Amino acid sequence: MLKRRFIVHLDMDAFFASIEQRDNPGLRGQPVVIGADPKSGRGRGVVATCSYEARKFGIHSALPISSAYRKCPRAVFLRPDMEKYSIVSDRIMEIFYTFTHAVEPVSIDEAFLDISDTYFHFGTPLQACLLIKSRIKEVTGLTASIGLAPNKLVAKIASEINKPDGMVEVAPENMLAFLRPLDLKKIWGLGEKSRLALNNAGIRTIGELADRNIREIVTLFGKNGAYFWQLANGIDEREVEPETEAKSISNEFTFENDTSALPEIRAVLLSLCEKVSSRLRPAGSKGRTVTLKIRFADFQTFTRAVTMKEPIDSVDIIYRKITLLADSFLAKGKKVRLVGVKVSGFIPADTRATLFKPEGENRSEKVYRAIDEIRERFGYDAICRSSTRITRK
Ligand code: TTP
Ligand code: MG
Repeated sequence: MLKRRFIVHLDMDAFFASIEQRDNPGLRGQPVVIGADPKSGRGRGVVATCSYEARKFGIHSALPISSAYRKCPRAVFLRPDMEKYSIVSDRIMEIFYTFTHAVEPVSIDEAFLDISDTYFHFGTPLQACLLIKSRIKEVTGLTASIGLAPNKLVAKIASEINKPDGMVEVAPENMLAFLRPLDLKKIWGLGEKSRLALNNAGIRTIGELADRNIREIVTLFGKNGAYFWQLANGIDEREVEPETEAKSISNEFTFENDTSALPEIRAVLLSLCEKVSSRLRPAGSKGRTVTLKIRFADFQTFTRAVTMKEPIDSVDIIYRKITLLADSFLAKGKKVRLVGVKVSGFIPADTRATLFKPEGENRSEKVYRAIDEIRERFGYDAICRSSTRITRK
C-alpha cells in the first residue's frame, strides 16, 4: 500500500506589512502599504504588499503605487526594509527545520514541508501544524496560514483559502470535492494561455477538467495536458524538495541589550556557528567562505569574510574562523547590537568526501551526525554545548 503523505504549505500573512505593524503598534488596524514612494500620487514603482486593512480598498501586490495612493490616500506608505524581513524569514525557516528536514522554501515567506514522518514527535499532522503556527507566533509575533493535504497542489490551495491566520486540512477522501468547484486559476503553474484555451473548450473549473477524457486534453495540449488533467484529478506526486543548493546559510542574533561583554558575545557566536553548521550538514553542503557580520550600538555595520582552500561544515572550524574575524572588532570594547555568521561557496558534501577525504568520516563528523539525529528526533534545543547555554529569546 502506498504510504499516506502529509504535505504542508505555509505562507505568512501580509508578510512585510505585518512585520511593520508588529514593530509599530500605531500601524495596527491601519491600511499600510509597503512599496515605492507614492509622492502624493505622482510616484513611480509598485506595491510590494499591503496590510489586510489596505486590501479592502482594492490595493494589492504589483499595483502601481500611484493607483494605490488614489485608492487610499490616508494609508501609511512605507519603503521596504529587506534586511529586517529577511531576518524574520530566517527565523521562520529555522522553526521549520525543528519539525522536519523536508523543507522546501518557495519564497521569503513561504515553504512546503513534508510532515509524513513526524507523528512520533509532534502528534497528528494537524497538531503538528498548529504547533508550527503557535511557534511562529511565539518567536516572531506574526501569523501564518497553513494548508495540510495529501499533495503539494492541494496544500497550496488550502493555505490560501482561509487567510489570514488560516488552518485548512484537506483529507484524501475530501480532496476531489474540495478541488472540483475551484477555478482553473487555482492550478499553480497552469499559464494564462493554457487556461484561456481550456476556457475556449468550455472548461472553467477544476472539476470540468477532471471530467473530460484525458485523451481529449492531450490532443488539445500535448504532454502538459496530461499533467494538468492529473492535477485536476488530485494526482500530484511531486515531492517536497529540500533545499540543497542554497547559496549560503546564515544566522543572526540581536542582543536584548547592546553589550561589550566578551563571554556573552562569544557564546552567541558559538551558538550561531552551531546553528549554521547544523543546517549545512543535513543539506549535505560544505562551504569555503565564512563571513562575520557585526553591528555596533550606533548601527555601524561591518562584514568580514575568509575563504579557505577546502570546504567545511564543522562547527569547530567555523567558530575558529569567526573568532579570528571578530577579535579585532571586539578588542575595541564597543557595544555590540547584532552579530551574524554565514557560510557560503558551497560544493556538495559527497563530492568533497571523494575529492579530499576518501577514507570517510572522521570522529568529529560521526559526533555531528549523532547530534543531528538527536535533534531530528527531539528538536534543536535537545542538545547543545554547555558554553552556548545562555538565555535567548
Ligand atoms: P506573498 O506571500 O505573496 O504576500 P503577503 O505575505 O504580503 O500576503 P498574503 O497574506 O496574501 O500571503 O508575498 C510575500 C512577500 O513578498 C510580501 O509581503 C511582499 C513580497 N512581494 C513583493 O515584494 N512583490 C510581489 O509582487 C509579491 C507578490 C510579494
Ligand atoms: Mg504571504
